[in-house]
Amino acid sequence: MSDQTIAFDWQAADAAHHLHPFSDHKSLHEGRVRIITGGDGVWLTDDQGRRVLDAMAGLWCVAAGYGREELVEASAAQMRALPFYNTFFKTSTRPVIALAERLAAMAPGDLNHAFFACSGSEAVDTALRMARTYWITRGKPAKRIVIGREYGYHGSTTLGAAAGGMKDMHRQGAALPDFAHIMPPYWYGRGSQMDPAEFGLHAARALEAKIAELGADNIAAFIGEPIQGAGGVIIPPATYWPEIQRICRENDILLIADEVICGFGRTGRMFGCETFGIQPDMMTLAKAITSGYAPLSAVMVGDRVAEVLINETGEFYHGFTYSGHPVSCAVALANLDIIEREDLAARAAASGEILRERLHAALDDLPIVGEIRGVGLIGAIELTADRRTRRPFEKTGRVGTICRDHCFANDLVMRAVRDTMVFAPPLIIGEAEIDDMVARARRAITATMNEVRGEMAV
Ligand code: PXG
Repeated sequence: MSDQTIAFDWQAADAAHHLHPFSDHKSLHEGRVRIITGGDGVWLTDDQGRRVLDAMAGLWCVAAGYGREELVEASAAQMRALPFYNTFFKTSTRPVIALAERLAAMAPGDLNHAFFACSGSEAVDTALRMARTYWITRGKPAKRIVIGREYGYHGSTTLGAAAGGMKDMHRQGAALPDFAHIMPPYWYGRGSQMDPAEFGLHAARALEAKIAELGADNIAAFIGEPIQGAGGVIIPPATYWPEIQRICRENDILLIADEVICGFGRTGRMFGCETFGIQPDMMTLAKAITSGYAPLSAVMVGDRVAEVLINETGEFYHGFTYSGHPVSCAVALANLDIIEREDLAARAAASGEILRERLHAALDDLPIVGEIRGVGLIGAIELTADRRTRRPFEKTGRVGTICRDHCFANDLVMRAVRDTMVFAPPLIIGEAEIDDMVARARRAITATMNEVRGEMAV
């Protein structure tokens, strides 16, 4: 980097010209923006020369870790051979064909058909358009409503935001007709008088009640993340998903598993729906499909829906310039080689056990810690003002933000959702790095507790 580049005021230029996603720009630029310049394994480097432990795998995506030369090579080789060609007008490229075939083999059951896009949001949009098109083709155009869940996150395009349950997004132009929401299977926050198995059934039966209210003849699909990630790592009891599946089948409603975060090993199995024992009609994939090295997403479509779309719909008027981008597909293939060769799903299962054991050992004595939960390498630490009654802090999100800032100060990236700290480190995280992560988390949470002690039960 030239001296001239170093002298450049990156902070001022960022403030002047860069509109960040999901950010309050005024408050963002009151402080410094952390500028990340490099990555290796689970570690990031910033422009101040600090090494930061990335317990969020970028944004839930860098499963194989930073600095994987094979992915760089795969991308460069494909760019040299053919940087781009489309898949619209009776054309295809080899990387996209190879990836479609490979995903069909990996995906559970009869999810044998792949439609490609670039982001999770586009995959969700695609799945919802497909679901409605399926019912239109079958002569049931009234089946339009999509049911999602409170705290669900299905991306930021308008359909995805409407399907998700984030009220702040709905208020900014993303509340659409023909979308409905049910309660999340959030045992710690919503079900603590029931035992988890009973609560799982209770939360699933909210779907049955919603169907009774709206009429199965008007409902196209139910969409849910196996584990709700951006909503605070809400892990449903084991009874929940099989009951949701039963209700969808009995009412002839398509079941869409949004595996954008759970897919490719995060939950300790290749896909979250395997962890929870369900077989969806469609599955959306993104993020870890390339470990974040290139933008790519896919919708996996089961035979029942695909056969109608293929044989009866005629043209499906939907697609993106970069659907099946050859460079992204080549990176995905190399990344899946890594995930399979290094058995990252099994590794996530084993490392997750170690991580939770160490978190309990390090944090159980801190009264601010209400619950530690996780499956594979996705998890959460719920902060509470009163561990006994599970009373949350007043002004939701303030204590979470304080804790996130203490994590930052300890060179640890964890995200705060409301007052819950969430984590999803790269699946290659080693045992010593787990210990390091836990030690940093303890320092950050202890500092948070000391700061808000006055608000806590004695
Ligand atoms: N579905 C799920 C389940 C997601 O988690 C999307 C769809 C949308 O993917 P794209 O690639 O369009 O962003 C996501 C994305 C957060 C955070 O802060 C989570 C996501 C994206 C950005 C931030 O937790 N998840």
